[in-house]
Amino acid sequence: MAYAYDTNNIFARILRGEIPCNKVTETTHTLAFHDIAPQAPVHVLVIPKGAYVNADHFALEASEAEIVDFTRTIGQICKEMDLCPGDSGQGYRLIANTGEAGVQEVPHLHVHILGGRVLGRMLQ
Ligand code: IU
Repeated sequence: MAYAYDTNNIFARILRGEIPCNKVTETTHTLAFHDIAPQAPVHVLVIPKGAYVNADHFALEASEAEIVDFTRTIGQICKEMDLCPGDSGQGYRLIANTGEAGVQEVPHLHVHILGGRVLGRMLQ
């Protein structure tokens, strides 16, 4: 199946520098920034710089370098924000809303990192 990517979605525009973001970190293949409407004390969005619609698109078609960079960046942010339970952190939640059923608003893969408080049970 071919993935149709909308080059004018808001995160594509952020990546092109047309719209500002509150940047957390940037690597070769990944950008992370604070969510504009935070749902928790820590609410960071991590996006690949490549044109990937969603998690399955990225997992199936991104290069290994992109996948490693993206995954490590998530880990590093969790570490730097002291969210890791193996350290002194309380833990966190990763979410990648996907498609209509997943209620994905922006059609460019983004992983939400949520933390900084005890999050409600969420399996709806
Ligand atoms: P979703 O997983 O696609 O439902 O989440 C989109 C998120 O993008 C949501 O949490 C918004 O608050 C966030 N966001 C943003 O950070 N900056 C923006 O300019 C826009 C949405 I539009």
